[in-house]
Amino acid sequence: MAKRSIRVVVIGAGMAGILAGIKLREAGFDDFVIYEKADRVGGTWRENTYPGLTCDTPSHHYTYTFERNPDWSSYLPPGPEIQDYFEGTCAKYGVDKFIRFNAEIDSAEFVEGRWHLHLQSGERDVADVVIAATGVLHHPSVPDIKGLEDFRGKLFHSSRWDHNVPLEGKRIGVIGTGSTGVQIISALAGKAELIEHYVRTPQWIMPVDNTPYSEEMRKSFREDPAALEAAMKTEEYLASVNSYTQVITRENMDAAQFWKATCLQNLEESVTDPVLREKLRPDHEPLCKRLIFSPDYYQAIQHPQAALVPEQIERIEADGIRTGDGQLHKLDIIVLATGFKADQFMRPMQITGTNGVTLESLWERRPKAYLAISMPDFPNFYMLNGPNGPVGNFPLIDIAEHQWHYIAQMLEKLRNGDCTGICASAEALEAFEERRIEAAKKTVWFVGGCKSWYLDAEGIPSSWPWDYNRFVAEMQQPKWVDFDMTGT
Ligand code: N01
Repeated sequence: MAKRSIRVVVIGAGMAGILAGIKLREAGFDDFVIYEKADRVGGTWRENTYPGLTCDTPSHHYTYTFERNPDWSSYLPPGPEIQDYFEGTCAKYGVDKFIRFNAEIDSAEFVEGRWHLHLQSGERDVADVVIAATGVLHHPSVPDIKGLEDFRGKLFHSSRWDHNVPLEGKRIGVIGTGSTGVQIISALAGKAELIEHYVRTPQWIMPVDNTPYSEEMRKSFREDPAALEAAMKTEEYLASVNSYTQVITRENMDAAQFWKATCLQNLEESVTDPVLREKLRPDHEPLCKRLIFSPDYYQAIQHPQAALVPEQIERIEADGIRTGDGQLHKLDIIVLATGFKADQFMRPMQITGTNGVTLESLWERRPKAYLAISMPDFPNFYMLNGPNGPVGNFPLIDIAEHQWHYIAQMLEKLRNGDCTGICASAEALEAFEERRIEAAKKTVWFVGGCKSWYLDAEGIPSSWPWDYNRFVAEMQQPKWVDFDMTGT
């Protein structure tokens, strides 16, 4: 039977949007466009260019399963290498010609069975299906610190690094102790006159061996893909992934001992000054916040041109940062490594589905979607890495591939003419939310009482609250009874 011709719009040409492009082509969809607001692909890897940028998951796991990269320079390669990987993969799979750059979408409305999209340029497009691949962490979170605007030096967010500002001979303050702040300190200690790390909450630091891969190793990975897969999935790696998940879901709190003991040993053995060691000692359970993996943070913070500032920030003044003990720390540059607003997703796009339902009304309390993918009243609108989707520390690239496998089955139904509209039913979403929130309240992120970007405005963890295997199983096939289908 002849297949229906379906027009698909993908929003965003980052890791997930490129994946959508590759998979659409592979499945024979040729009427699609990827709208990208910037002038290059890459998403996170295009926007973040701070010194020390790297992935915080192992590089070989941070690739598409169908496009491994035997040539990563190390376990945690520098950000520009990852950007090159995405640009190269995009070109190799012929996706670039489907991308419209500098094309930001303002709104999308479902009218008479199709999505009508308005671009900032004034242009319009009409599509049968919209795939939002807009990313999770891309709206900078600017802290509510008094006097931010009074600073006379240079101040910028880590994801808006100003490369015109020279660092040599400067006094730099970095606020924030997430992966980003830790990576920046590691990169800049000794490269500036002074780098101060403002640490409100000390983090557990998991040591990681980032020795560069030798040419010999890379050659063996190139010549033998099975050797690469085997190197990725060593028993040790699989066991640690399993144990990590068990701690998050609190199925086996004995497993927490491994993480605590390893991080504790890292702290005790790496930091020689007992006073500094105590200042760096976290008071929460490991994994209660996203765990930081770093090969060299403790070495960096002990550099003679680096300093830890554990005192709370009172305010920012013209010349620097005033801490709670009354001291003014004179600075030339302040970097806000203060994370992202993790509840934005496609926003500020205005999205209106059937019956006049808007995204803002559906998400009034919190962002939600059935299995992170589909929403009632938004037929044929699907998300990659949508709300409550991230699974533990698992790379989002793997999560997106599984989600695509699921979405592709809906696209097939539409293309086969089985129906013209598919979205999760309101009942299915509410039942899913109930189960999800109940499980989320049992995770270490909730029970541990930590503050982190994993929590929504009401303090409910907004990540996948079950284990990875359950996620993979759920992504195998849609349960069609959970969906409203129109035009059958
Ligand atoms: O942000 P974060 P991030 N005064 O939200 C502090 C991913 N990532 O950009 O803990 C003082 O983790 C805040 O303090 P506290 C990765 O998934 C990926 O580092 O709330 N401090 C915290 O220390 C990661 O988890 C890669 O007490 C203030 C920090 O800012 C996620 O991005 C690389 C403050 C924010 O930490 C986010 O990491 C790096 C204030 N007023 C990161 N307000 C790649 O793979 C906030 N803080 C590319």
